[in-house]
Amino acid sequence: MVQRYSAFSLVKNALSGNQKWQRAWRDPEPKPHYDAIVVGGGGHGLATAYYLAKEQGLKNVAVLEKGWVGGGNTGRNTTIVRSNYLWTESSLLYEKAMQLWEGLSADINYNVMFSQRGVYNLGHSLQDMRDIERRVAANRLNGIDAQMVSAKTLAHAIPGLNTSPSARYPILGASYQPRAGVARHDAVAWGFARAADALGVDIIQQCEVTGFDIKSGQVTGVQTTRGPIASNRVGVVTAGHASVMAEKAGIRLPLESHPLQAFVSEPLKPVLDTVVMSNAVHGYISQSDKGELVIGAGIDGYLGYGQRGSFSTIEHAVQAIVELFPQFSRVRMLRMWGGIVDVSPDACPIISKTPVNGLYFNCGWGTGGFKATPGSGWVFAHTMAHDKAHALNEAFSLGRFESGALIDEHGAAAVAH
Ligand code: FAD
Ligand code: PYC
Repeated sequence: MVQRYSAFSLVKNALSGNQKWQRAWRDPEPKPHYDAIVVGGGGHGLATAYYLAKEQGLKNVAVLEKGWVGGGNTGRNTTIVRSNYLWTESSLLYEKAMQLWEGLSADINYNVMFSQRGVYNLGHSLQDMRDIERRVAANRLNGIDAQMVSAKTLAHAIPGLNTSPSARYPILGASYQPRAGVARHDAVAWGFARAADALGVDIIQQCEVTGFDIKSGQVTGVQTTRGPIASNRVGVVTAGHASVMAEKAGIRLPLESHPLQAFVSEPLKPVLDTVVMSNAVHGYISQSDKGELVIGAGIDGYLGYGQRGSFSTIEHAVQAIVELFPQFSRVRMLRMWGGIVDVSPDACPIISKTPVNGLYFNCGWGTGGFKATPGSGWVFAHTMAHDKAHALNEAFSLGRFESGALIDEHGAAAVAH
């Protein structure tokens, strides 16, 4: 049952120290058996469980999370949502996600603060502009709202942006997606968790999956820090630890795990009402609703599982932002953090069946999976329920690494890998 609060009950709860505040979702003990288990309580895992229950009619479902809901990359990303990818396979997948974003707050009855404030991808050289034009043309053929924008239009639309022709990397133009924007990442995790729980999904935190039970090529359950749990349908959605999990099932995934960092400034009055990304100088920036400038860069070049990165990457990102917005040079930075991203050879996800019957993996989103959260959950729920890819994720199976049918999205990923 979804709880609604009036202004009066909000005040009453606050004055009583929130003693009677209802939990947003239950805290159940694991059952011995589920019809489907989702490993990983990030946005993608929670969305998968929600759509399994809502669209695929599976109600006896558990999400097993080793830490807390949204404590992985879901709560660490810079929240950019867009669907302007180059190839038809990926743009249709991300566009499905975009359409779900547009109705998400109403669908899950939770305000995910999806703000369609537009995203600009800047071009600083003739080659950048050719690549951008090609991507905009491809997007338009797929019905995506991409546009070319001149430097003059940028100067008008983003007053603080340094569009001087004498800049070290002069801005020649940009692509623009008006329907793109940002969302509140924690709210996405909490909203999906609450909505899935309301449909009967058990969300079990502090429950690490340590191994898989496999008999005659069929998954029969998982081993966890809270005991064994049986199921012949298991979906693994563990982002930075996907290859670690796959190894436990005897599967080798073509993924590398890297740190990816971000940081925020002290809060400022509203100064930037859109999202600006630049591949050439390696930085991107938006302003959160709290007023902080949200800034990030490319991945740290080395492999690792530490949720922190090196100072040189931060320094590089600061240089990039000051190059684009010289007036931010005097803004003080508040805090920085890192996540672990699982990068595939073609900068595209793996949403796939595996050689083990009933065991599915959804991973490899690298630096760009937040934007896909609802779409990823939607197609993965279909794949798990039907033991067959949906048309939208067929091209993203493990088979592409054998057939060679890669979908190279390094350019559109827009964050240097
Ligand atoms: P996660 O949220 O990481 O969830 C995986 C969960 O699995 C974790 O909670 C983890 O604790 C759990 N887990 C792991 N192992 C186990 C186990 N053995 N048992 C149980 N649970 C386990 N994407 C964008 O689209 N736009 C952006 O602006 C953007 N910015 C980013 C900025 C940074 C700094 C980072 C790090 C990433 C960014 N991304 C962005 C990428 C995006 O965050 C990820 O692709 C996306 O959040 C992945 O979601 P997820 O639910 O798969 O992963
Ligand atoms: O995929 O748009 C993106 C992105 C921005 C920052 C990190 N990833």
